[in-house]
Amino acid sequence: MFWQQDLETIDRKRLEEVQTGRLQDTVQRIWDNVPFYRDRINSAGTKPEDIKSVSDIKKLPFTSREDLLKNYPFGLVAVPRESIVRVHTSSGTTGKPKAIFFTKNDIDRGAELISRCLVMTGMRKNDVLQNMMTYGLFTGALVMHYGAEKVGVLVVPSGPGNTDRQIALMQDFKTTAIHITPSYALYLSNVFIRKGIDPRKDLNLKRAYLGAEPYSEETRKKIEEFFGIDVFNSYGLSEMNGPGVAFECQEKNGMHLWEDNFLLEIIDPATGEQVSDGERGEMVLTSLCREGMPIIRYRTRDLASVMPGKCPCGRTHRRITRITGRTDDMFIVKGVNIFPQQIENVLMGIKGVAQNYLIVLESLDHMTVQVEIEKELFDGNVTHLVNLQNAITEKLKNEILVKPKVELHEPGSLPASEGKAQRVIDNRTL
Ligand code: DLL
Repeated sequence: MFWQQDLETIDRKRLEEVQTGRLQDTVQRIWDNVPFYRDRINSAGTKPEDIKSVSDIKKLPFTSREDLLKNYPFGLVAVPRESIVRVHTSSGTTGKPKAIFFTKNDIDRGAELISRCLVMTGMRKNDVLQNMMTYGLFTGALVMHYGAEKVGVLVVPSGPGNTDRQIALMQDFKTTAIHITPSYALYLSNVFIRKGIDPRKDLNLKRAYLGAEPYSEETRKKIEEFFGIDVFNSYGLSEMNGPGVAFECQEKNGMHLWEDNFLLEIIDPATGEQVSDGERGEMVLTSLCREGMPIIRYRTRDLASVMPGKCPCGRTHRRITRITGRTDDMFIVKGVNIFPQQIENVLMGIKGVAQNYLIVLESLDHMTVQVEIEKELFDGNVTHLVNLQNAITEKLKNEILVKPKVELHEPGSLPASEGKAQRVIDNRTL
């Protein structure tokens, strides 16, 4: 079932016409109303009338995270102050927050996109969504909340934390879906194990929407198996509304990026040149419909690729792969570039490894990977523990080419997070 079938299955040629019109309109509006953009576009030797098709996007300058910070708080706002009805900020896992402003129409459009996503995954009016993302400046909870209400779903605005209450709410209201970060979902499963709750028998859950931070396919499988549900990947960023930018359909094979609202480019982060479909690079997004604070060619720093081919679900909006890292979460040990995601991929594929892990950077040459392993293994034979530790070390070394120190920890002993997880602790003094 579709929420907006005509738009979701739009013919690609027609989509391009829509995108062109919206891009032209966006560029004209920021040219007229945002001095920062007028100067930038002018310095690139471009005028609004030079944008004749989507491929002319290349004539426009990039917008970086630093540009948003420099223009904090109101510098990129493109409408009179009275038209702004809401502000969100990025959650600031990578530094100072960025402020994003919404008009009433922006909020409505953001909600429509979420409605598309939810209906696409099978949500209907009689579903109950427990929204365990943080309510507040973070877009995660509120944007989802408005979209779910539009569908007619009963929303339980629980926010994260207070696990006992979460469980009671799930039981009392017969929650069928949860919106949650992967790290909190993993934490929750530990608590369920401790309390002897079997979500397959004791709850009514059917699906979960996981996003706001990277996680691996193995983590998805773990959560699906433990809860007995379908997990759908959800991608978004505050700069482009928050959640609802790209979302998996029931094929669970890549996320449809809503291209009538966002123009997608994947570039080589070093050269800025676009790469072809199937090739991994940095996602660059242009908002096509936003009134309050349009952003063009935003360097997301998120690494992904476009999945070639048509999706059997019938939607024509292209799919992106799971985010496989960021251009800025990479760290270097012994001169080798390493992404935390590579470590998670290895760990979650090893039998006996439990939910949580932490990477500690000790020096330029040394790192420790702290891994929680299943409780029974601690109660068993020491030789098994040593073998597991050696196997983890070996597999990590094969993947990242550097031999880390591996420490095994009991489940629930490493710091857990209700919001976005902090996976890397940097203790290096350079
Ligand atoms: O995290 C919006 C969101 C909320 C998305 C809830 C999905 C669900 P920000 O706080 O601005 O917004 O952080 C955006 O989080 O650039 C990615 O690096 C990362 N991210 C978001 N979703 C995913 C995902 C929200 N599914 C930044 N996989 C983005 C990997 C993700 N990374």
